[in-house]
Amino acid sequence: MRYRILKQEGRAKRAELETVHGTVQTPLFMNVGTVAAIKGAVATSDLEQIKTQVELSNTYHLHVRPGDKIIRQLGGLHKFMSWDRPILTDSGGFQVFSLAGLRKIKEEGVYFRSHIDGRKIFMGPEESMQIQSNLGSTIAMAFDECAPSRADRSYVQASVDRTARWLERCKKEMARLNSLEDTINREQLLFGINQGAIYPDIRIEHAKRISEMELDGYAVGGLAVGETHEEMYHILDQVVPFLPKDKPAYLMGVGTPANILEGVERGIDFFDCVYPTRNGRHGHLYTNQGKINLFNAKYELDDRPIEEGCGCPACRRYSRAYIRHLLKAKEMLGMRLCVLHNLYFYNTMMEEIRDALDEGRFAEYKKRKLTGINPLDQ
Ligand code: PRF
Ligand code: ZN
Repeated sequence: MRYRILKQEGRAKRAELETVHGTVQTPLFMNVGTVAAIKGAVATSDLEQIKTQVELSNTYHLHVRPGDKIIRQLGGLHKFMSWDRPILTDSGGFQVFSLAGLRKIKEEGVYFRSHIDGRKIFMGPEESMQIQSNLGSTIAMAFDECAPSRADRSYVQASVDRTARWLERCKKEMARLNSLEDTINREQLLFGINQGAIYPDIRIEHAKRISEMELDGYAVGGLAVGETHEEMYHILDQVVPFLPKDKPAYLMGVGTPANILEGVERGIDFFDCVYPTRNGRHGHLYTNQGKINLFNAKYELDDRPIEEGCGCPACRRYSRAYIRHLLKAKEMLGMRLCVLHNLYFYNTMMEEIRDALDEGRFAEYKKRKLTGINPLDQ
């Protein structure tokens, strides 16, 4: 792996990351395909057109169905979904806490029930690494606990200490798996995850501890889980300076266009979020004049594209009126076109951010972009 900072403006970084699946340019937005599919009938063959660099999938979901061992037998996730560029897999930690039924957290890991068929499953750091190794993703995430943002201090401290011990076990297991000859991706990268809810001192102590572990990258987890945007920005101000600057930084599950601009300003390289896909499926579309809802009657006779000048597959060919009709008729094509537009909007914003950083005008770009978008728009 090689991570190179190409340019800096304040704390904002413009960088590139070389992986076995090719080089990516940061800051970037990962397109979420939880079950190895981007919701809204978007195929991997569409991704080039919408400027996707990294696809994100989930350990927990793919373990439950179809099973990571099946994917391994089929040659790994890249071959399975026919995508040869980078894939990041989330560790399952967060999904177990947000989705699975009854769960018990122990030192060894988490016992829970599948949200698909209710069967009992155990996942700890070793299991998460084994599953991600079977998937053969480019970047594996450490197994962590994402404590609720309002959890009390003593709970958060105990949880963060356990997450730190889990990280040691993840690192050891990843090294073992990468040393095996029949491992699908023997150069799989491991990113650690900073936790600590909204307690800056707990976060900073944890950041210092994991920074010494020489991981391939560092994520800030446990944010965008109910705290205010201001609290999130404050935590980033405090914590990012304690993460190694010469490694990529990833802000997990974030966020709105405004959140991303604020994250970039604070030194974040990687983002991911379900907003563009989820909103697209509901006919909510991002434009440079704010979000529009295509179900609104005023678009019935609107023969303009979603956004004038947009180069996405929807805007190059179809009108608001037509896409609105498809949505109302519950035709899959309606959702698909909306999701393609929204992902293109996000990926294009990231491209504009990189261009602005290259040319030393990010601050100005951010200010201008924020005047067009409502910062409260999700
Ligand atoms: N941990 C993991 N995945 C995540 C999060 C986390 O804290 C978040 C929090 N926003 C999103 N995805 N493993
Ligand atoms: Zn478009």
